[in-house]
Amino acid sequence: MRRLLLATAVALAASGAALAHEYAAGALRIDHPWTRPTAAGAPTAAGYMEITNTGRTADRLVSASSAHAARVEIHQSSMEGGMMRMKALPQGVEIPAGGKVSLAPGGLHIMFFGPKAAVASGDRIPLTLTFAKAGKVTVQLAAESRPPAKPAAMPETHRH
Ligand SMILES: [Cu+2]
Repeated sequence: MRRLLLATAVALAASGAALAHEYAAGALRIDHPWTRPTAAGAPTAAGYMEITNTGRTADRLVSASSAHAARVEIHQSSMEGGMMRMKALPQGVEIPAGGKVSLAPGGLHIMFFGPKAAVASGDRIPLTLTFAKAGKVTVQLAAESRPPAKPAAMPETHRH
């Protein structure tokens, strides 16, 4: 498993979205998918959202794709020995029955490699999520300039 190192502090989730938007796929609800504005030529970008399973059986986010990027992966960031590390989750993420999974800065996220264009605040980026049971759903990530939780923290539009 590939491990990626971030020599920066973790950016904790900034809550309080200005404009909520949500999507449904079967028993799943996807709340407020968002990303940060990125400059042209940025090597990576990240996507965040909350996924709620209102059903009685677990589902799994197995993959994601987007016309906006050359490659999209499901990633997990965590602090290890004071360093932020990221790894790809090839098995995806389970969405437990009756549960909620947050993709947020410093934790689970959707990773875009090779974004094909600059993204400005207010733009919408398409992302197709594939779930084991609920199937495919295309959501629009809202580009928002959310400040990191700590002034020195770097957002997950990180370099690898
Ligand atoms: Cu990542």
